[in-house]
Amino acid sequence: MDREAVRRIALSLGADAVGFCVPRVFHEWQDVLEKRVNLPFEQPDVARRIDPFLHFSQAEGVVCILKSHDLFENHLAKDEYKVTSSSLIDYHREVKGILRELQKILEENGIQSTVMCDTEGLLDKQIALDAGLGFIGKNSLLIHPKWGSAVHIGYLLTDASWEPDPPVEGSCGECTQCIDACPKGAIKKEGGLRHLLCLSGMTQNRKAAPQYLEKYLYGCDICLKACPYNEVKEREERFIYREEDFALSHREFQLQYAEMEFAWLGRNLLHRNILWNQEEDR
Ligand code: B12
Ligand code: SF4
Ligand code: SF4
Repeated sequence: MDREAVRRIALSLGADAVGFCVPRVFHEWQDVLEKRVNLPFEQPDVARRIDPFLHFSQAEGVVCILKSHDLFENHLAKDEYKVTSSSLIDYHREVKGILRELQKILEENGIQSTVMCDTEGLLDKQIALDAGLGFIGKNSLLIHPKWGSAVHIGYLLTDASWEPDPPVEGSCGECTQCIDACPKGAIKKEGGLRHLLCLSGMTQNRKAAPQYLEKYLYGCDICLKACPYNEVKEREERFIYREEDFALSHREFQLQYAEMEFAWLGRNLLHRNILWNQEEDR
């Protein structure tokens, strides 16, 4: 199948950008990952984080997509809290939905593939880098020249090969806006994330020490909103998680918030995050 035809189809299915690359083992990250203190939800098997062939042994090519999302400025009163802009829908379903449609079309053309997005643990940003979809910013996120860093990454590992897209030349230059904006000092001066300090991780980590979460119940997008590559819209935001929801059973809670990404945390962890925020508010 022609590469440009695949790109057009993926865009028509809802992808915002599409790139191609050749799968390879990311040997350069093995040491870093072996020494890394993982967050509880990270893929613990280093081999599965660096080796695409453990996910699809016939892999000869990668079709990588980006799906952009809006970023919102929030206006909160006392006792109102927020979730990160992107988590009002589940991006895994959105990105995997597009990829599954594409997978069907490739299959009709004799090409087998497997769908990947986030949870498998292979280094998504490295795949997107190789597929010419952006460069890595100081806050450690992939920045696409048009869509900025408010994007999610997903891809198909295919048994067909594709001519790779050229790398994107780009850099943060002298900018330090995300470093200055981060309330936890989680972004290093020279760039790179101290992931154990990042608020986004705290909100999802059952073992984190109690602390103020800057009114976030789930995730954090302060460094994305500070980035000149991104556009930020206005939104009035209300307390997204209502007091009466604490009375829901775990199953009722999951059903009520099924469409939203933050639902995977469950009501107990969200409740903990509310309490940590409330302590600072009082
Ligand atoms: C664990 C994880 C987290 C952890 C740790 C993040 C981290 N940087 O490691 C926490 C919970 C903190 C987190 C937070 C967020 N995450 Co997260 N996370 C992941 C996950 C599952 C693994 C990341 C990983 O393997 N890190 C390991 C270390 C080695 O990697 P790293 O520090 O990120 O370094 C990479 C790059 O920075 C780059 N790099 C580092 N140094 C250098 C130097 C040079 C010269 C170059 C070229 C590259 C480079 O290469 C490294 C390997 O790819 C990925 C999904 C996946 N399967 O990849 C999503 C992912 C990275 N997260 C994502 C998102 C959206 C977020 C949040 C915005 C969510 C939110 N709103 O709360 C925040 C952003 C925080 C931030 N500033 O990074 C997206 C990023 C999209 C993008 N534009 O890049 C991903 C790719 C999920 C997806 N498929 O869309 N996340
Ligand atoms: S997501 Fe929040 S805490 Fe994490 S690096 Fe960005 S601004 Fe800092
Ligand atoms: S805010 Fe500036 S330094 Fe940070 S990622 Fe964006 S361009 Fe790079």
